[in-house]
Formats: sequence, structure tokens, C-alpha cells
Amino acid sequence: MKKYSTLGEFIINNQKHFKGSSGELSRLLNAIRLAAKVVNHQVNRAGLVDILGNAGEVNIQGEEQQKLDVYANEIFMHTLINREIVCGIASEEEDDFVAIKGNNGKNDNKYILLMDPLDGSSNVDVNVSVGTIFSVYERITPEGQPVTKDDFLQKGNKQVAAGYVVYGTSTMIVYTTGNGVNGFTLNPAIGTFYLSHPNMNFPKKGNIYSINEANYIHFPQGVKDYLKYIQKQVEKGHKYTSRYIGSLVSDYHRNMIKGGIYIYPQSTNNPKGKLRLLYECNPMAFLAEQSNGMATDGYQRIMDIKPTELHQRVPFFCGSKNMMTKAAEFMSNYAGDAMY
Ligand code: AHM
Ligand code: MG
Repeated sequence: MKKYSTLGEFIINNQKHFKGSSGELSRLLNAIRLAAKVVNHQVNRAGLVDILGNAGEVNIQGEEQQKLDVYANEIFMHTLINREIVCGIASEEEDDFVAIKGNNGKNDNKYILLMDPLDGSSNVDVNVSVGTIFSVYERITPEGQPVTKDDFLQKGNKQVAAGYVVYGTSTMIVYTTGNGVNGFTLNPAIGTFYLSHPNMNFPKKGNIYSINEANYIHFPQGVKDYLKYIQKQVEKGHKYTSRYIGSLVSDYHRNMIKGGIYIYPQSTNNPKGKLRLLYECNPMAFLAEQSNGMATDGYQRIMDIKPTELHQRVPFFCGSKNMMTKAAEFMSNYAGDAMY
């Protein structure tokens, strides 16, 4: 691999590693790359809404403004549908999955895609990073037939590819096809993503914990005990620090680079947690496991959970192995509370 490869070059190069590859996955990743650039452009204009018009209003160019999460959903849906490269899409923004027919009325494509088109979108108003999360599976229904819900309710361990786009101080695509994790940074001047973070890995030892601690009183006892353990370690002089953006992609991205744990547990006010198994937790879990990290619901591996519904929520623990192992120890003391 050349040192400064672009995402386009990298995708083509990577295709060679898949025996008998038809190039379908490469085309799918290329479509995501394109949609990401379009959404990035719009996210960067978010600060101008007061000038160009608020969501639902008509701006001075006579265009109706849309909420950014609705816009991102439309861009990703249209890009993938127009290119006829997937047979079905499920999105956090849609009530049900969408089955896609090709021009011939059939669907011969083999992949389905699940996504959260703009995660953490409430952060847009305050100029904080947001992200797109995606997850790819091979269909289980025969090619040529319409997809069914079963195609989407596969365990995370069946994922073929997963990744995210982070629209931050720079815009990046980070993804895996099951062969490690690589990150690409957008050069906005020419609209090209360059391989900037090859072979990303969680540091062996993390020291950042990311959790919405305002909910402490509602947390399971295992989480409370783990947080107290960390704080006692700090008292003894160990260097732990708390960082919580409230934007999963950004919190995950920082923790993968610097080492840390992200926790969104079940709680008395959110008995199943908040995050969605299919659109958020499974893709992040695949990335974590491909980069020397771990992801569980506090007790079991996220990617082994059999989904029962599209918008299912699960508690989510994800990060560096040392912190995940310690958190699991505290959780296991209350394994009887495991039901959620
Ligand atoms: P969303 O899909 O409605 O944007 O919610 C998901 C977001 C995550 O990005 C973030 O980690 C979490 O919700 C923050 O939740 P909270 O504000 O309860 O801490
Ligand atoms: Mg979300």
C-alpha cells in the first residue's frame, strides 16, 4: 500500500483481499463516501441557518430548509437507491425498512445497509461534532426477491462492514471490513479523503470514562460501583479523567484514539438504555473489536445479541480492554439485575 492513498484507491486495493469479490461492496463504500461529502457540506453551513433560514422556513434563495437529520437521511437514502447497490435500507429516521427494486423490477443486489444518518444531531445547534453510523450485512433471503425484516434482524457478528463519518474539526470516515480499522480525513479543498489513520487501535490501557453522570441515581449498582472505583483510583493518584460530549461518534472516536470507555447503561428511567442495537451499537461494536477494544451490554457481547426489532435499544459499554474488563467485574456482582 502506498503511503498517501486516497479512500478511493484504498477501497479498490482492499477489494483484492476478498476472494471472488464482485466489487459490490466497493461500490457501496464509494456511495457512502459521496453521501458523506454532501452531508458534510450541509453540516458545515449549519451556523448560517439564521441567515439562510431555519428548518421548515424558506430561505432567501427560495429553498425550503430541512432539519439536518432529515436531510442527511434523504441524502444517504437517495445516493444508495439511485446507484442500485443495496437491496434494502433500514434507518433510525424511518419507521420501517425500505426494500429496493432495481430498474428491472427485481433486486439482485446482495447487501443491506442500516444507518443512523446523523447521530447526536441535537449537538448541531451548538457547533459540536456529529456523525453518521453505518452497518452492512449480506442478505439472507434469496437474491432477486424482496428483502424481509429477517434480513435486518441479523446478529452483529454477521456484519460485513461498518463505520462512521465524524463531522468534526476535520471530517473523517472510519471503517472496517473485518480486517482492521482505517481512518480517512477529508481535504475539503479538493473533496478527497486521504488515509490519515491507518490500522487504528484502542491503546491497551485507557483512562477516559464517558458517561452521562447526571443520571447516576438511576444507574444499575454495578455501574455506580465502577464509577466509585474509578474515583477512588483518582484519590490514590491514578490518572483517570471524565470526558462526555453526548455525541456517540465523537466520544467513541476520542476514546479509540486516546483510550477509554463509553457507557450508556440501562437505568430506572431508561430500562433498556438509550442507544439502538442495529444503528449504533452493532457497528460501533464491530469497529471496537477490530481495533483491540470490546463492546458489551454490561454482561454479554453486543454482536452476539439476536435482534428482535428494528429500533431495539440496548445498554452499551464500549472501549479499551482494561476498562471494559474492570467494568464487567463490577457488573457481574449484580448479574441478577441483568434483565432489561
Ligand atoms: P440520537 O440518535 O437521538 O442523536 O441519540 C444518540 C445520542 C448519542 O450520540 C449520545 O451518545 C447520546 O445520545 C447522548 O444521550 P444523553 O444526552 O442522554 O447523554
Ligand atoms: Mg442516534
